[in-house]
Order: sequence, then structure tokens, then C-alpha cells
Amino acid sequence: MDATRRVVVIGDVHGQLEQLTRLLHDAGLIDDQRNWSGGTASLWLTGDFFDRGPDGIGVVDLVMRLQREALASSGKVAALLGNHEVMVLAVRRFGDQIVNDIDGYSFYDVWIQNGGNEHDLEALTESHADWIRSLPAMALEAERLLMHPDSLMYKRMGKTIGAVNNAVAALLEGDAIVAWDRFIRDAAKRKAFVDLQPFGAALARHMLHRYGGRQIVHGHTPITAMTGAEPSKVTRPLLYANGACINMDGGMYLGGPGFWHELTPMKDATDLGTAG
Ligand SMILES: [Mn+2]
Repeated sequence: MDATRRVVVIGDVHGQLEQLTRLLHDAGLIDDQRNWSGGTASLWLTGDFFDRGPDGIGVVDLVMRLQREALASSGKVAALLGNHEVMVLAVRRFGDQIVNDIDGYSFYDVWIQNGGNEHDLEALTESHADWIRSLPAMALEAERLLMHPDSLMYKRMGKTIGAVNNAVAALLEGDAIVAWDRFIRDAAKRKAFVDLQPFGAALARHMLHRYGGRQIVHGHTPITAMTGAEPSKVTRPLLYANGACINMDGGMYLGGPGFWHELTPMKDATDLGTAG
């Protein structure tokens, strides 16, 4: 692998296919025909392709195609598993089945409450489902720990990235409804690393110590929910937790334009790299 290859990250898309297309074009990763033009570049998406927006399936179809095209030019397109992908698979598998008699809800209810899009569910094929099940929950690239949520939820699932990814994959292959429910409930938690939490930065450093990497790159929580900024004015990632975390979620479903961000080699703990 080329040590100097570009590594570009794009945050949570939530069905905003046109915005994703514009960002990929701006970043030089696709041409006017929407074909991969990124050469050997590496592209990471932080997950949450579905729900809250118009065309989650269109987004996934584009990412799957670019993944094949990038491979042909020794580039890479990779994506993290988001909790909305897990929710869509849960509804596909369990439908309106009541999860437990005490709470009396189904995954369908939870999904609808979280912006579930019926069109996405109807258009979801077995090949989409297989692709989702293949997505890593965590990954390491360019000295960064990449994961969708800004929470501690993966700690209970394994002590290494490989163990967490295996545990999540096993969950998604199985019919253990309680385990699916726990994952989806866990994903409601966020902001574990924010500076307002007394130990936010320390918890981020602990995650890095446990799983590797010098900085956490995540999505899941729109930057506007951390800073109070107008969604339309969020045009770059948020560096926080004393430089230990980068939030990539531009809140595209809230009307944010989104952004792309290039992970440059880390020089020091507060390096944010080059923002797009
Ligand atoms: Mn999420």
C-alpha cells in the first residue's frame, strides 16, 4: 500500500444522494459521469446511509459501485456500519414482532421513530443486506480509529477491533432478538467524548489505548448538536476532546451541506489535517 495515498472521509449521508454526489465530485473522487476518478485514493464513509432522507438505497448503490470501480484502480472505498443500517436489517428480519412483552415495541416502531424510510426497506435486496453485514464497526487507517458512534458501546463487544467486528457480524447473522435490541438501544447513546463531560477526553484516550490509533474519527451525532451552530453553516469537521476526536457528521439531513475531510499524516495530537 502506498503510504502517501490520499485518505478522504465523508460523514453520515442519511439518504442525501445529491449532496453525496457533489461532495465526491468536489473531492475529486468521481467525474461528471459519477464514475470513480480518485485513482489510488482511499475513501471512508462513517455509516448511516439510510433514513431521515430521500434515497438511502441510491446512496448504498452508488457506494457499492464506486467500491468496485476503486478496486480496479487500486483505490479503496470503505464504509463503517451505522446504527441505521442495523435498524433497517432488524426491521427486515423481525418486522413488527414485539421485541419484549415489558416494553411492547417492535423494531419497526423504533425505526419509524428514527426517520425510517419505507422506500428504502422495499428496495433493499439480499445483496444490499449482505453488503451491510460485511461492513466493519471499527477500523484503523492513517493512525485514526474509525467508528460510527461517539460512544463506548463497542467496549462490551470486544477488546480488539477484530473481536468487535466479529461480534457485530455474528449478531447480524443471528436471530437473537434481545442482542439486536441491546445494540439498537446502545446506539441511542452519544457524546461520550465531549469536553463538557468531565472525563470526555480521558475516555477518548482510553478508547485509543484499547483499540489503537491516535485520534477517533466518528459520525452519529450532528456537529450542530454539539456546538449549537446553524446546520447550514457546518462546513468542516469538529476537532474536540483536546484533539483526540474528529466529528464528521455535518448533519446533512438537517440541511447541512456536508463536507469531505482529508486525513493527513498526524504530526501532533491536535492536528486536524486539511479540511475540504
Ligand atoms: Mn447514527
